[in-house]
Amino acid sequence: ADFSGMWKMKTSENFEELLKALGVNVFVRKIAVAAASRPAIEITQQGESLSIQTSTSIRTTHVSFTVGQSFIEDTVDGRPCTSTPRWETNSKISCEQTLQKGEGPKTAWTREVTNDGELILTMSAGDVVCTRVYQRE
Ligand code: R13
Repeated sequence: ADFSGMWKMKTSENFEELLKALGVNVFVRKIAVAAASRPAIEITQQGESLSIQTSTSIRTTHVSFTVGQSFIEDTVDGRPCTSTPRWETNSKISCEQTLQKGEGPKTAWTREVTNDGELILTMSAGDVVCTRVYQRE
């Protein structure tokens, strides 16, 4: 599947609950939730290699990885982790994260392009799953 494009968010569920499960305090959480409500996502893909830039007014992250190869990124609460992306189907990448140091709930994400051309991101921490749906701009 082709993940390339500029994406804007249509819906988001459980983002605040996700940050809560990661232990982010309520003050910082409210700021993060407000900023994360209007993200701009830019993805470029060449074969198995993806580059994903997620921009908000207060925090912009950029990751580049090749599916099948571990890489280092930050969890959504900003902790360095090793991530292992793999194809779950030919249109869905599933990635487990392992913290580089310290303890915390198990985290992971998935990204999937659906038949109707939407991008679905899930981010999980323990039992809590946040689901965000994007459409191409
Ligand atoms: C601020 C500092 C505190 C921590 C934090 C975490 C997340 C975010 C902001 C902050 C934001 C995340 C946005 C994620 C998106 C994901 C996506 C707790 C480190 C800067 C407050 C804004 C947009 O849609 O892929």
